[in-house]
Amino acid sequence: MNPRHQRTLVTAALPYANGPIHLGHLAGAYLPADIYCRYQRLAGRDLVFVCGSDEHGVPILLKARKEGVDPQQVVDRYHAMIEKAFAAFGMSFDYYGRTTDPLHRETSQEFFRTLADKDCFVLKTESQLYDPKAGIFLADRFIRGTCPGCAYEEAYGDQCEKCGRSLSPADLLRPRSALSDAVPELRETTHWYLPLGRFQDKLSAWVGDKKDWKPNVLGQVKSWLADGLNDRAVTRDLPWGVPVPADVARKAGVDAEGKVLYVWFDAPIGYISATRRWAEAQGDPELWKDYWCSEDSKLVHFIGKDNIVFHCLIFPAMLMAHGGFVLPDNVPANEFLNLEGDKLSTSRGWAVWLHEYLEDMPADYLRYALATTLPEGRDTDFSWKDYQARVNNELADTLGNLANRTLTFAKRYFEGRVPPLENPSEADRALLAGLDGLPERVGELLETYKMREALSEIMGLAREGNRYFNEQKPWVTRKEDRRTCGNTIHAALQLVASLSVLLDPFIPFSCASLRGMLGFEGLRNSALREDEEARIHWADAGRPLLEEGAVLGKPEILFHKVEDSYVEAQLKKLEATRQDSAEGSGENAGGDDGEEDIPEFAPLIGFEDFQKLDLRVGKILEADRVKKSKKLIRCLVDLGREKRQILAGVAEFLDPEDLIDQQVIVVANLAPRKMLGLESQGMILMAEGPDGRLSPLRADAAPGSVVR
Ligand code: B3M
Ligand code: ZN
Repeated sequence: MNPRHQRTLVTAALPYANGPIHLGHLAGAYLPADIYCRYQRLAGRDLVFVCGSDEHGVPILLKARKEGVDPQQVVDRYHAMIEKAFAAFGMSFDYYGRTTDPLHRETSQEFFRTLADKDCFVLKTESQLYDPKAGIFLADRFIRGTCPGCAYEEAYGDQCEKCGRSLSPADLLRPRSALSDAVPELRETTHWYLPLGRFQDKLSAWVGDKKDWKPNVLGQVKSWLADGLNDRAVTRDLPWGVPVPADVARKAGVDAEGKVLYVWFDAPIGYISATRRWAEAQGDPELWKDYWCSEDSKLVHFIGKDNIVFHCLIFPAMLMAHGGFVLPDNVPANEFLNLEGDKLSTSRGWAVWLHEYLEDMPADYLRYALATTLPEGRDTDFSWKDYQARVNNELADTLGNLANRTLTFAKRYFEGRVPPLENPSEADRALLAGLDGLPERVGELLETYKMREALSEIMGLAREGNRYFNEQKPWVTRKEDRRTCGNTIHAALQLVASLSVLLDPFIPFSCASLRGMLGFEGLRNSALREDEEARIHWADAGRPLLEEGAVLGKPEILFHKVEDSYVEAQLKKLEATRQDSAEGSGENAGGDDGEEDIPEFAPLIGFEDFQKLDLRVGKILEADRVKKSKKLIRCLVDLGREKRQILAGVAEFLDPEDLIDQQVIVVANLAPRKMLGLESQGMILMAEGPDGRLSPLRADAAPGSVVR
């Protein structure tokens, strides 16, 4: 830790309050942030950890419309759900806020006002399509109409999916709103833009100094900088969000009516407003400034990789423009976590939801399994089989076993007390010497955001403990040489006690129970700041923590094995969503960030891999909805040589009539799969738009033609 830093402020990305938390969120930002904060508190650092719900943005508005409720009801529901699941998972936030909090509104308006007063914005007036029925301006993809090129009636405002022509909304014949079917009107509208180009040099210089940032983060940031930064609109015409302050609008000669701050303008300010709320709760409303406005404070943002540009360039530019704030010291963004080999997708239901997981299983099992596979440098995969193996082999058989056999032995043969260490052997000394320097080594890894490596270093010690126990054979020495036996148990107990400190940031619930079994008290609480009475700190784990003769608690099983039946049930559950939901429920539709929504390219494959696919042109002869399924349409497809039944998960976006007579591209050699009792004998290739909508790829060639 840089001695310049007296205080640390840690933030974790504010989750959108329009859906529950899943494993991808946890692995991306929340778990690493919590591990980091718990470690820092154990080490005695002055740290504040804030987060909160991001309650604005178009997707929330659309979800509310779809449900016919007020957006506030949507965010109230998910905010409560997310907050509860986070608490049960052990997230040790000092404050968990929300962006519909009036203090947040005030804070963001004040921020906006300051930037306006300092002339940091430019105003631009443009004509945009407006939906008079829904009362909102429409993003291009919410406009549909007839393509001027091919007369396709379902073309989007940015592209015709039939002929591929790229369009602008004004090109469409008979345009209509995808939200209400109303005919959109062209209206002039004025917005505030942050001219990021003005900050280009300052940002480049600042990022250039960041030698300790992760390569995946620096890579993205530098490529944005190399492309040159453009003006970014920071206001929107929407009925949901933080209103543009009326006084600012008046000064600018703009009608503020219906204008709000862009969600990505107010959301990061949510970190500031949450810290203000925390300060109020401490009885010192100005205290937040010690963390935000003082050069000796270290600001760290934990996020997933899709949020890098906002945290590494745009928010820092906002902070620079405002003045008086510290800039992030580091933004240790993680890559993505896949699930069972596939990209996580909330719209496709390909996810494991935290609140559901916690109904059956302890938080620590998941914290542990995820911590071993955090996507720190590249995308990683979570699988239930791996989860089971981690819990059974590492938590139960290694850590749990060491703790249990040691404690049971002490209870049975040493009256439940810590036996003395008398004339320790070479092996006893070597084991205890293994603790020496370990807190510093692990601390250094955690300090530099290498959580996985830190965990594996600590678990190495637990494995060492078991090896030692086996070699020392206390069950033999117990009868022949009580002193030696006592030494073995003493050393093993000390090791377990140190493990209960070092593993605390990762599996806090289990470590607390373990300390109960050890009768070990006086450790700082990793979830609370300023736990001054507690004497024992992180660094103390490097020396024996238990007193000779101290009374031990009652040994209990720390970890239960995960049964095969549980793993099978989880896999089945996932498979069921894969079948039924094949495609988007559209719940995240309409994300308002255009380019950020385009997925990255997959790793390169060889030509041989490509050749394995047998792609053919097929003609859809029949199409009808599958009963009891919201998503599936059954198609009968002519592939020239034969006709196939193929199920397509597009019922939410397309009507069967949209498909009949269409010539499409089919994967003809995909092994048949059953969905809802029907066999699907191939797959129709679809393009997935940024809003999760699917549309078939059309091909103008005879059925059976080979596509290459
Ligand atoms: N809610 C985006 C996300 O969940 C956004 C993060 C805001 S952090 C200020 O990916
Ligand atoms: Zn067209």
